[in-house]
Amino acid sequence: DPRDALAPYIISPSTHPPSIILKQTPTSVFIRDAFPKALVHVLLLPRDPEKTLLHPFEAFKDEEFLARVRTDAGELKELVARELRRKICGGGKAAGGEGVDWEAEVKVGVHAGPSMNHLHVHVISREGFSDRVKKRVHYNSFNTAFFVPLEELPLRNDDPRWEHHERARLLKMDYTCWRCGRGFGNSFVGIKQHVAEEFVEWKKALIEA
Ligand code: GMP
Repeated sequence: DPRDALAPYIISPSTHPPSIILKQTPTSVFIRDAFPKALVHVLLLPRDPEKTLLHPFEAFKDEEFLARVRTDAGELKELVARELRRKICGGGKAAGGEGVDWEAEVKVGVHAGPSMNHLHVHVISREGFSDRVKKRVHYNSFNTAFFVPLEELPLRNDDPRWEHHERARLLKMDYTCWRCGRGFGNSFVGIKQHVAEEFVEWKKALIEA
């Protein structure tokens, strides 16, 4: 099952190259997403065998587990923020970007309806600029309430996102710019073009800050 493709990273992280495995802790494996939907896009895979095959909403009902994952996610978020800064400001001594809250540019959360069977948390820069964003779900799964920040968990019992039809509705929504809120209706070409323009503006604002 192609939906099981994240399993090997959890079972035998050491057999994968360091270009993919960023780090292993006793509780998590940090990997690069193979189809990054933004400038920096990594996944946190919790290793707990009792949780790995649960839906994230079920897994994160356990507040002790959630607290452990949050701790690891905090570490990974720092790593991603540093990489983002390097990508935008460069690496050298006079690289710049010290006036920027880089972690504020990074989102941490799960999909309301994950496409892979093994529990994973997305840690992703928020500009969403990537040639891997090729269809509606790629954009809407990160830029609507289909993306559930770790802070919003555990999900309340009355949250509509427990329902499949609500998840489907979120993925089918009209496009809205993550940065300026402008609507693009049903036009994928329109939102892609606009996200590319916002990418330039976003970068400029970060470099000048
Ligand atoms: O939500 C599942 C995420 O897993 C998506 O962002 C996919 O791009 C990513 N993904 C799917 N298959 C693989 C894989 O084999 N390796 C890695 N590293 N990521 C994957």
